[in-house]
Amino acid sequence: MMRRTLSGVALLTALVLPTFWAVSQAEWQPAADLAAFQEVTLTIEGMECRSCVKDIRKALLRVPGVSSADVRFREGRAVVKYDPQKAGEEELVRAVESASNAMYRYRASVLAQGG
Ligand SMILES: [Cu+2]
Repeated sequence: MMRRTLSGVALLTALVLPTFWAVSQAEWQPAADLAAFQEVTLTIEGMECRSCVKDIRKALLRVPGVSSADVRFREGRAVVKYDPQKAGEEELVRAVESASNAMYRYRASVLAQGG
């Protein structure tokens, strides 16, 4: 009885694991195609300290498709690289604004589209 269950688990693992592997490979491939990434510069109002920078960066990186977010406190800007198939400028702007909290209110807009 025990033996039967164990081999059942082993069989299931043998079937399921390669499927997981195949799926993760399939998702990994397009992301590796860096040529498809786009860069956008956002102007951000409301950043007043380093912790604002950290919160905004975290919010941008949480958007699916964003590969990097360089938030520049002094310039009041963020340079974001993202996969246009997965994310859009509006989502990036919204992500910045949704990082607002009781102390700071952030406003973002698209300055320039590059890449
Ligand atoms: Cu701050």
